[in-house]
Amino acid sequence: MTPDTGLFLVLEGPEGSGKTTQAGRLEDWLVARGLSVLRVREPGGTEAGEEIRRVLLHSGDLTPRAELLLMESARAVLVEERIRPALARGQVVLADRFALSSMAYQGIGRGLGLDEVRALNAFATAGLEPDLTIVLLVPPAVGERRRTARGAPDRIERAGDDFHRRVAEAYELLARQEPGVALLDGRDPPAAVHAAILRLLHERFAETFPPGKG
Ligand code: Z5A
Repeated sequence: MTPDTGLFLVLEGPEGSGKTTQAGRLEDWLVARGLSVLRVREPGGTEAGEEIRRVLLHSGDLTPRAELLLMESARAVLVEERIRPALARGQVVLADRFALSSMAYQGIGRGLGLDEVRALNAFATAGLEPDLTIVLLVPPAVGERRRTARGAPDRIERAGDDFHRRVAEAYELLARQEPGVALLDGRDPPAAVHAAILRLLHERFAETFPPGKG
């Protein structure tokens, strides 16, 4: 990380895996170290992206291809309007989901294929890739229990047990095969998951986050 390149970190995982909880803790930790943080979520994070999110999560039926193209549209706006400018200012960008979600949910979950999704991800992001993607893995039953405690399911959450099982398996596979992706156990208590995320940052970005300095 240099002042004019920033650092791009992504939290990923199935529903209820604790991404939002960990994004909050990590943002606080980064800010306490004097870093400037842009926190975003996908789909969303821009005016157009939040409109697209509403269609994706709350409209009636969508075909898998239409779902993927809407995810990619929201991503394209987010990258161009917010993420690239923030990285150019030297900020840490902390994203709750990014391109790996499309690979897990649309590529494998919906069966559209990883090569197709990879190509569309590259087009939507104009080749921007995270410095590190951290996958928090929980079994579907744990994710669903945590999600149910929060209220009525949205369109994608209602997609069925087989779909969510495929998504969880996809994350495990992708975390092992994709470069720049690390896998953590999201079943651990929040403080333990946070500590594991910090260990990863110390390991991968020792210059920016020297070990032994909190
Ligand atoms: N989607 C897609 O299909 N393709 C794409 O390309 C993209 C997205 C970008 C976005 O929904 C949906 O879009 C998502 C994938 C799809 N659909 N699904 N399913 P979202 O962003 O609104 O929802 P989500 O990403 O699935 O997040 P979530 O359900 O809100 O979960 P989370 O952020 O991972 O977890 P959380 O909010 O931090 O925690 C959930 C609850 O568990 C909460 O009560 C916490 O207090 C509790 N929690 C958190 N961590 C722990 C631990 N460690 N132990 C115990 N309890 C915990």
